[in-house]
Amino acid sequence: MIWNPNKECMPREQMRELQGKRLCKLVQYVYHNVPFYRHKMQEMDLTPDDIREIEDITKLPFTTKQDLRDNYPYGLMAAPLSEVVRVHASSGTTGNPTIVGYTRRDLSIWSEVMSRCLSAYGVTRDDTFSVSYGYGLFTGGLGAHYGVENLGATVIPASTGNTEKHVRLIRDLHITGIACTPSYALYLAEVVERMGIRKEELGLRIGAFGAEPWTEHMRQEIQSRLGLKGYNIYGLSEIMGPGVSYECQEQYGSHINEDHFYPEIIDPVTCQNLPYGTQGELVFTTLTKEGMPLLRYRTKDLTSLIADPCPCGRTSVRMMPIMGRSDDMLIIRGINVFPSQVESVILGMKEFEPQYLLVVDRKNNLDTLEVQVEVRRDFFSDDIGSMLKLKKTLSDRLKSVLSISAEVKLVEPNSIARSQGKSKRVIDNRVLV
Ligand code: ADP
Ligand code: K
Ligand code: ZN
Repeated sequence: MIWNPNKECMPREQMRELQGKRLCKLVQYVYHNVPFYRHKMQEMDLTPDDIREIEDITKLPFTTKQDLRDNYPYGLMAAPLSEVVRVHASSGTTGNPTIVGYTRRDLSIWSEVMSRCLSAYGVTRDDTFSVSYGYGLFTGGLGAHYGVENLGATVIPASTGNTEKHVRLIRDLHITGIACTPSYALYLAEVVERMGIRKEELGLRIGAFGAEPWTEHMRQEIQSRLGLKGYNIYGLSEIMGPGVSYECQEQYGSHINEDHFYPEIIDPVTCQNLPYGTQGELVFTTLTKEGMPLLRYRTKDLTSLIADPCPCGRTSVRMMPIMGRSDDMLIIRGINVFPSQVESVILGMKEFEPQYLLVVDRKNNLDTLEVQVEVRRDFFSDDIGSMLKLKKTLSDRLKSVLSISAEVKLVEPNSIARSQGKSKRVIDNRVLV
């Protein structure tokens, strides 16, 4: 179950020491190979010799997505292109894609950390595992693919699309595990149901779900419809791709592969470090990357860290579920609203499908929020009275969770567009006015 006990269960003191050693090496490396970092450090009057232990990390400059864009495409690459063997790009959920490059050693570390994740979920060499993240520039497909192979399980590179064929493969090839976005898992469940196949006919037992935020309610929904156990996997292309952190059997936070990715939490406004347990912006330093190492990369993901020992035996710091990205957060009439809050309310009610859309607008100088949600077939009716009552219940619950009122629009089952990759749950029309 524990792929690399040596690293995953390393005593804290020893881990800090290892991280310190790797950080010193990294700073020397980027100082000499990336002009961007050399200049930043010179501006701050820093030399590599000022970094002696892991605690010194707070002296170093941050890196932002904007820095990556300004240095597009290869400006932050530390290794010469002759050493780079693969390039990926982030999916560009929030703007232009950013380019990342990997050396052969980077790829082998990526497979290693992915294997740690899969082992924690209970995947073994006897499993047949379908990778249904998109293959291509997106890191999800290939990242998970090589992790499965490295572990020794059988990989089925299904990718996304052609879901009916995929369902038949799951049944016929006795596929036991699947890696995909939570949105795709739901879509898959719908297709299975539509094809009249019972979940028991499929032998799925493990799901590795990530690449987008998802709630505990969403987990329950997917688990009961597909008959598997769903585990969180987190990652981002700038740092590596999937495999930066993973849930263990305890499912209380995700263990960070800390010997490779050093985590910090900062206040997104003051950039000051925050203590364990406090929510803020997650920041990562790649301790071992050769291709495109990053110092203190600001992920914009909001979460908190816990350092308590985990009953599973792993000693690594855990990150709590991402509550959203700082740029996902909607400010509606001055109130902060996260799509995940709406999701929790909707999935907490049996009358609704886990399919919703937030439409934000500005009318007469006032922000408006409309929440569209699909009513389940068994609850959908022509009786206006009962539909109005359902609408009222939902808007009351949303109001108490969000502290602002939202216009609820009930829609028929299957009317909101499904996603096979990362889902788009918000339409903000205000940016156009
Ligand atoms: P993009 O930023 O273009 O979406 P990536 O494909 O690299 O590029 O996506 C990384 C981002 O996806 C993370 O920063 C995070 O916001 C989100 N993400 C990935 N895994 C998870 C997860 N398990 N839970 C929540 N969010 C996740
Ligand atoms: K090359
Ligand atoms: Zn654990």
